[in-house]
Amino acid sequence: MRLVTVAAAQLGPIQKNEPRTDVVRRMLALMDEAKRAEADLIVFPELALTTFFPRWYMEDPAEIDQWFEREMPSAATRPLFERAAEYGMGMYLGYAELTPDGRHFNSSVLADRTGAIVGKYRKVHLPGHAEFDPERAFQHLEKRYFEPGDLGFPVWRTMGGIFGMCICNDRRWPETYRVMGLQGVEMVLVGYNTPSINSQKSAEGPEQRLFHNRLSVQAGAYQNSTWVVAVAKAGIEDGFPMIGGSLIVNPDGEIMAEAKTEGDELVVHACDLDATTFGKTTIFDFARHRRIEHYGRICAQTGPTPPAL
Ligand code: CDT
Repeated sequence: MRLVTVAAAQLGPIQKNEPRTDVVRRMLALMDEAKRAEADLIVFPELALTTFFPRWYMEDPAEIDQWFEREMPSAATRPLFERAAEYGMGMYLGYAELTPDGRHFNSSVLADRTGAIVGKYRKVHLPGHAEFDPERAFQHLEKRYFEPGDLGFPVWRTMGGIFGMCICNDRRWPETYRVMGLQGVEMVLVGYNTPSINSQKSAEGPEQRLFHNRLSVQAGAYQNSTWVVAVAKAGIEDGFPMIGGSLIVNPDGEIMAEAKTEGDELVVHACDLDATTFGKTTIFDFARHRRIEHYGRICAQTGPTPPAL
């Protein structure tokens, strides 16, 4: 057995005027609880340090950049890394990244048990739109504020296993998991901010959104024989509701633990990374069963090309 006890640290809402120092205090409280639960790794959500600001339309670059981190760790976030090191606990942290040359990404970092950053991921599948859309019930302006990630889907050998990262909308795309699956990933970490209602289809509410969340994560786990730990920022933020439903899924695609609230909540499970071996050597033994001669379209085109009428 290679046990990694994971704490999915769901965060409740972060209001627009809540300073990062207050949020970090909440996160440190979850780390303390994770330590009491003997966690080896804590996973925070996407854009964990602020409100989900892409719901707001902004034009002023200075106003936009206030939501971004210019360094990681920074003075505000260093206590998280210090506490991780003190507790010997790895950490996934989602945040908005502003690079020294002025590029904007929706990013996450993975720190090992010494608090050292061992990996960085930049969100590839940016949902939403770039311009104000009056047709929507509310805005989702990720394509305005972020560039698509330029780092691909790497994995990292650390903490006794092979870990990968992705962010929110990435979890809905089978390519995300498969690219990591092809590198032998044993645990995928994903943070999310998912509105409870589809801004373009009001009939699609929280039950269906939670269903799609589970469906995507469970399928990704099963089809690649990997653990997946998916962690929400949840509840009513700036008047806009977001789903909770943080969950830990095993390599058979089964939910092992799931959040019950839409607030700050820790969901803990002891995950055996050796449980990934059976699927990886039988039904999803990629080397034996994949037929890449038929998959060319996946990398050759984006939109569909149906046959002519
Ligand atoms: N943050 C994020 O990626 N949210 C998306 C919402 C999609 S609707 C524009 C998600 O996939 O949950």
